[in-house]
Amino acid sequence: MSENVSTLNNIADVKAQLQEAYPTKVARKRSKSFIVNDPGSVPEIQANIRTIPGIITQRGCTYAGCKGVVLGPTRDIINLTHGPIGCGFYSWLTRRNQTDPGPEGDNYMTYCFSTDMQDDNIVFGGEKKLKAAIQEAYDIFHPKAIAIFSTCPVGLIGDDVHAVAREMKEKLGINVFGFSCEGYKGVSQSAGHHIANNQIFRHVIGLDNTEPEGEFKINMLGEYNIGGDAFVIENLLERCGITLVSTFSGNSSIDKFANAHMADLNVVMCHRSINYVADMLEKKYGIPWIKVNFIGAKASAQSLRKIARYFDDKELTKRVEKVIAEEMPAVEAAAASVKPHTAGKRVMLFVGGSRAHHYQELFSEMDMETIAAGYEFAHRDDYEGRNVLPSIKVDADSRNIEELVVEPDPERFKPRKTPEQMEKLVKSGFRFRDYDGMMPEMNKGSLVIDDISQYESELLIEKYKPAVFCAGIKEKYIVQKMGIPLKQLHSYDYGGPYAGFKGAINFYREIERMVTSKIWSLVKAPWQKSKNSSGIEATYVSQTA
Ligand code: CFM
Repeated sequence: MSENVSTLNNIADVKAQLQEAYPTKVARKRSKSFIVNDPGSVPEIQANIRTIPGIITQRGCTYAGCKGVVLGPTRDIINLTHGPIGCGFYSWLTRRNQTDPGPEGDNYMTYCFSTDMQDDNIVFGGEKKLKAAIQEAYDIFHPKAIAIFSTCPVGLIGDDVHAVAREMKEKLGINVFGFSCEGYKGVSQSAGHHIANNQIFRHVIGLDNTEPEGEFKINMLGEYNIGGDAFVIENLLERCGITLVSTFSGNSSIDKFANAHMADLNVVMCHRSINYVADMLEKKYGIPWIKVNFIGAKASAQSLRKIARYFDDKELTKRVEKVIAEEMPAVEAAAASVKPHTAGKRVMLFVGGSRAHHYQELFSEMDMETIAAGYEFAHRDDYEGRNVLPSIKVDADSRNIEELVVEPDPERFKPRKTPEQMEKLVKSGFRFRDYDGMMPEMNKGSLVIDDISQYESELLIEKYKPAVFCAGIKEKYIVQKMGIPLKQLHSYDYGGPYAGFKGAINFYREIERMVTSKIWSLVKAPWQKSKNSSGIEATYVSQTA
């Protein structure tokens, strides 16, 4: 690993400068979430705590994590927001999760369902309106399932979405279930993931015991088909002869969720959002889980090989190697063609709970260096590695989220491998239930910042002038007005897919285009154009008329 960044500038100074603008207490608190990385002896980072009010966070809310992230990509569940219209509207397809229902399949993702709560519902209660909305949705669409998502006011006024769900389930004879995922319920979207995982496990997984066809059956957990990523991965798995029983939840359907417990392996992409389901499927049904990553060509090849190693089948291994061999020449050619423009350039990534780590793979394949990165809402294990789990303090905010007690299913628990087979795999270096965090894999001296604030981002950009800054829509135009291109790693802007080998090529080309564009050096914000550049000048219309 290089030590480029530590010699760049005086990092300690930057940290001090970042802290200077804050009141003492805030500075002290923020400093624990701001780490100069040392992969050799990974330091402890403060994460998954409440955002300091007024700091301008990138974070979203618990409702967003539950409705938008985990359930949003499911096409044939009617996802009904119980709340004011804005909550439903702004969580509706902005993440660009795609789906393919086929010619006959249901797809409700193109509709935005909401109870559209009004003032009088807040005063007199919204349960009647919720029942009417469920009935209306049922009458129009006759779906297999309706999921109800609670927004902040629902929790404040005490509407019982679960009682309504039970009543309507009985009345309509379809699966109806609710989520207590009020926006304020946790410190970020992360709490919403956990709530979503619990309810999908409780109300859907395990409902269908049909044996899926295929020899090598897996579930993919934490892949949401943003910009078509899941399509690319599905294609790779199919060519290898691996059966995908269910994906949580990109390009998925409720019937597939119901059948997920029949798979023989869970591969986990975004562990932050869905490791709870992986753990519960293992406890209740005996399905082991492994971490994979299909972001980056090398990581994709490694992930396919890991799946093949688990099944330990010669023919499967051969097919996996054949697919990798078919894909890699184009990847290598594309990487070689972009490197003259990308090599040595610096990048900063501040996204969600796993992409700020996963996308470092793609940048390193272009010989670009990640000098600063951080998550919005990850936990310490996402930074430091899963081995720190036992030392993570459970605070009142985390305790607020239900922890399901799961026992082995008396009939359906079935070990997928003998203890000897498992031991052999582990002895040969195979890791179950494990992942490295972002920090052990980042360079010494790079900056790792949790829940970065707008002020901190701006200061970092001024100091280091990265070639690309990766974040989301809320940050995009502010950063671009500073003359730095911003790549959205949530929605991919209008691009993608970026997963697998084809996705890697797309990403290389996109980043090459961004770092070679001349436009950024010409960008001037309006206030920079004025002679007295101290602020924006304006004239009252009444004075000029
Ligand atoms: Fe997982 Fe995701 Fe992410 Fe995430 Fe998200 Fe997302 Fe994300 Mo936006 S599930 S943690 S809550 S990889 S929506 S598809 S891009 S913040 S880094």
